[in-house]
Amino acid sequence: MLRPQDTSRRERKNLDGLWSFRIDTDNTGRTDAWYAEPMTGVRDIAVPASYNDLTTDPAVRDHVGSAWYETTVWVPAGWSGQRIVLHFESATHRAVVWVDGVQVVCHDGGYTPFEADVTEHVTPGAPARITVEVDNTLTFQTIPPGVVEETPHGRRQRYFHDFFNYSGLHRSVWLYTTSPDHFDDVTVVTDLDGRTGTVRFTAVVAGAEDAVVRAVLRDAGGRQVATNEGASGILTVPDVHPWAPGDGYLYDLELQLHRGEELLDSYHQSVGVRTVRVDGTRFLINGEPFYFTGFGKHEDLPVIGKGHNNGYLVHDFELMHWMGANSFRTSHYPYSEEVLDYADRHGIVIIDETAAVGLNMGLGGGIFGGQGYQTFSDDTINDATQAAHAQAIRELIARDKNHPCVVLWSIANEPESQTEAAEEYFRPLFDTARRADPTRPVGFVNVGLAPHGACRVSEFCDVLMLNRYYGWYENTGDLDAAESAWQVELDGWSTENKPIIITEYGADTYPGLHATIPTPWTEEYQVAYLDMNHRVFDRTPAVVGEQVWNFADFATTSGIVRVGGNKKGVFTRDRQPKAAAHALRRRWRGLQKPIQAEQ
Ligand code: GCB
Repeated sequence: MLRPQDTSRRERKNLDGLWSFRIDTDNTGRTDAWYAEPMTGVRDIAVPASYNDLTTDPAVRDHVGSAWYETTVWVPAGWSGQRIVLHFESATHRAVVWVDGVQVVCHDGGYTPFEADVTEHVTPGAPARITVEVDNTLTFQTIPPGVVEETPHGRRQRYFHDFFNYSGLHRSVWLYTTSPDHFDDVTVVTDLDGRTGTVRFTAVVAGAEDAVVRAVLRDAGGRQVATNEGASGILTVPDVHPWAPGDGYLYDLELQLHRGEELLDSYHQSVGVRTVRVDGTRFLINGEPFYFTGFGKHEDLPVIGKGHNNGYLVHDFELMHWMGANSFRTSHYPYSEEVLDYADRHGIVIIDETAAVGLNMGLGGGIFGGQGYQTFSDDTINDATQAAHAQAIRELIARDKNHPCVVLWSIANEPESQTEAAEEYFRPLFDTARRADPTRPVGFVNVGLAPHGACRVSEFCDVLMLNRYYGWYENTGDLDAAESAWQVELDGWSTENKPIIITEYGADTYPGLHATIPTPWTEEYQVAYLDMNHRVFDRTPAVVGEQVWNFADFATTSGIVRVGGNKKGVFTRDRQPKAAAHALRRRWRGLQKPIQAEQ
């Protein structure tokens, strides 16, 4: 699938705005065929946005099940003869779509795009009514998993991850055209040999057997640097300007589909020429050791929840730049494609994660609510879950494979990984990821319940990603004890001869709470906690990255350890810095890349 875009042969119409909306409280939308006629009993809702916090109605905020969206769009008269496609950047977590009462597509998974060819269902020059049923139910067979429990007070959704189950149409919706003969996909792989770059591409063409593909590569100034005839080929770029961390230099690959003199399709793919490789404990970008500084983030905002917002996109990247952060992880799901495009252009490095979070019933203690179930069993995480997980990996890689900013796939966050069942579950999923992308390293994020020596999944990883909370969940308030324990564990992992990225370390901090002697929840403690971690990382040559949990405070479910959400942000939810932001800034702005141990 290609991202919708405007080109000389393609046109888009953006469907964002106010849609009609109705919560399906009694689950009658399907049986009463709410898609058949214009919906009644509706209220306005914004797209893109999570619906949960837009109203003051608890029935909307805490709804479990289907919610219905509807809009009417005029299909431009000039689109006659074109192929017309309806495209959703995401719908969280499951969607069924009708056009004028005819079902055109359904999709599972809340964070990847899907689309339907609606040429046969719409008329250029006439309106079309689009109805979407968005279901936010999480079960043991969805990614992420959850379970709905029937209680005397109604259905209650439990899930095993530490962020609010925001729901709805979080990203843009498009109607767009292509010629009936068109490009369906393109894959780009780049390489560097001294000052020469290569761009290997493969285009997938639909229709047009007699058509010819022409590829034109232009530099950032629009100058043509290489061309090729054929649906695949290698473009050579002498004196290349590589994409590099902090230098988001992009070439433009234009794919043209010609039949004789006629140009049928034109698609533009931006290309950053760079390499990624793991060598012993080093993580190499363009052959240079790279040290990750930055954050685990969330798509999480006041009022609009997980709705994409370009204002916050720009602001968050400005804040990361201000701090000297060079990277982040898309914890714990694929982010909006706008975010990845922006990272490409600004040279920010991304660890790209699937929505496989909460596959661990051992975690909880009242935080994530995972007690009472066994992780892997016929009734819980099972073969059907594994199939959904494999699909989530394939869809993530299919969407993001051409982004130079993405240097590492994370196929899960903190799953159970110390059991034989976990080993069986994960082994094939690593194969799935490597088949989908043989060019990037693959890993998953390990949790403290599966320390070095106990974890049975790390052996499949190219890079070790560790989330650890010494000094917070363990050795709370005792940073001396935390420092020793952390060092012992990291020394163990270092014997694996793989790069180690600390993908989470953090301490909840209530902004404005202070103490002369650093104690948990104060701003001083967050600074002291981070300093302690950094001493450990600086003593451990295999550590090639530090990503603090979290960039900003974020919404969670209710819990006795969550005070208005998770407060481990270095920024508050409205992006005000805590003391830790300044401390990290001093470290990251002045940080020398640690010297890597000789291999
Ligand atoms: C973790 C999870 C993250 C939580 C965090 C915390 O290990 O990966 O989703 O929010 O801990 O703050 O407890």
